[in-house]
Amino acid sequence: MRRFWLSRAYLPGDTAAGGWASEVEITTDAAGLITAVQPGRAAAVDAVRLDGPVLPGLANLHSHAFQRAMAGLAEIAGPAGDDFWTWRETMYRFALTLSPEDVEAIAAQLYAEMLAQGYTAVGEFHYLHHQTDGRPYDDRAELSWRILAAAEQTGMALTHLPVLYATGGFGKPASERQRRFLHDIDGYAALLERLRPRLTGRHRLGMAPHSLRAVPAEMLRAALSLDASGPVHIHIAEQTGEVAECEAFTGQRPVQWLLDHAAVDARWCLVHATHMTADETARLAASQAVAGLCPTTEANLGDGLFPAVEYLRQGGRFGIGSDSHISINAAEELRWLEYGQRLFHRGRNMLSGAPGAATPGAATGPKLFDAAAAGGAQALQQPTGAIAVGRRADFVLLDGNAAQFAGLPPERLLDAWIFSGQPNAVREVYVGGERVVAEGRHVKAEAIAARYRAVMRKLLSS
Ligand code: NGQ
Ligand code: ZN
Repeated sequence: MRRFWLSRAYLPGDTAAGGWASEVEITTDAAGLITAVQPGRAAAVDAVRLDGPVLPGLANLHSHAFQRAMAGLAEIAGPAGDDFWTWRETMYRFALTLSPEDVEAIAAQLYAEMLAQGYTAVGEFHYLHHQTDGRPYDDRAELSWRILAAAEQTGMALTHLPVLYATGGFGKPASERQRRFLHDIDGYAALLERLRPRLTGRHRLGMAPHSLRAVPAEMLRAALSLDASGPVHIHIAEQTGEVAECEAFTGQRPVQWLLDHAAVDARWCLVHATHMTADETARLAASQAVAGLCPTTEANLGDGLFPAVEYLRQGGRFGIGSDSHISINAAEELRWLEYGQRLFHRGRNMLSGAPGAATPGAATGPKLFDAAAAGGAQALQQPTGAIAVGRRADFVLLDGNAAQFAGLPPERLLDAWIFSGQPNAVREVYVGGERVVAEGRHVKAEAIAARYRAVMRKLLSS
């Protein structure tokens, strides 16, 4: 058993000061799970002290780790105009250059950065499986082990989502440059079975049919029969071109097709779901699935805007992800989720929680944070996102002395963190009660960054 003492902690439920409780004693078990939460206690001598505002860790529900190494390298205008599909060609070329060691070094750097921003669990949507010539590695799980190694080195909680990828578009064969991604159903089943025994402790195994354009209907059905309870993640309706192709091929829009052909429920995460009709929005909200929103990547790739006001009004669940890692900053994802809606609807406090827009007096920041924390934990099946009995001791200590929080009453703190955040106010981060970030940096940041720099020098010089 271990004991922690938090001078101020954000606890679930409607307590007096906007969810903020003082002098909170927390005990944990050997697995790092919380066994008791008791506000109003003096600090015991053996307690680990966290002085300052403490948030629960957030799940980052959508990551393609290797893309961290190309973030910022695709911002140069091409010869014929740029969009998602031209970015994807650049990304495919980049994916063909990476060795297993590169993948591990990049993922470790990424996870160290995520932890330093208060993300304590990641959903790794992993589709880089094979050698550069497309043949499986001798161990077909080689690149998954590299991701797991990065999670182990950094202390990140991993929900590993091996991706099933088979076609290059609706009814189209896969292309040569997608060769590292591809599986038939037997190869995919074998990969899951190989991984399952080692994704234990703070790690989870799920599955990820890449998208309706990459997985034909019969194959999707077969994949879903491989596991009845783990997380299922899929990219959906991110681009209007994808919606048009889906309609031409199936007669239905992607979200509509999926809701009609799969038992979409609380184990599902529909990543992006950007382009939905009012009917699709209502049905997705009612399904209890999580919409996996990645606002900075969706902006960077020019996807469009998710109908968040309508979706949340109907009780829809969401979480956030950093996807292509153009930004690794939870506050920024939440800020841009709200700002997209403000720009579109020409209003303010659009997601604070009630019909039309705001409940009088309701704060936008806590609403966004609570929803993303709950949705992310659900989508990854990770016990993070709340400081409560049964959850993991995933704590994010903010710098209570940061100028951005000066003089604020506790109930304004999350608004200030999300909307007025200057460079990272996160000071310390704990996963399962283990401190992985101190003084704003991952405890192994130096060694991890040195290895990452060497990989980048090699990649960018070849
Ligand atoms: C991905 N990116 O999986 O990285 C995709 C593009 C593809 C986004 N959906 C890859 N944002 O479509 O093959
Ligand atoms: Zn993605």
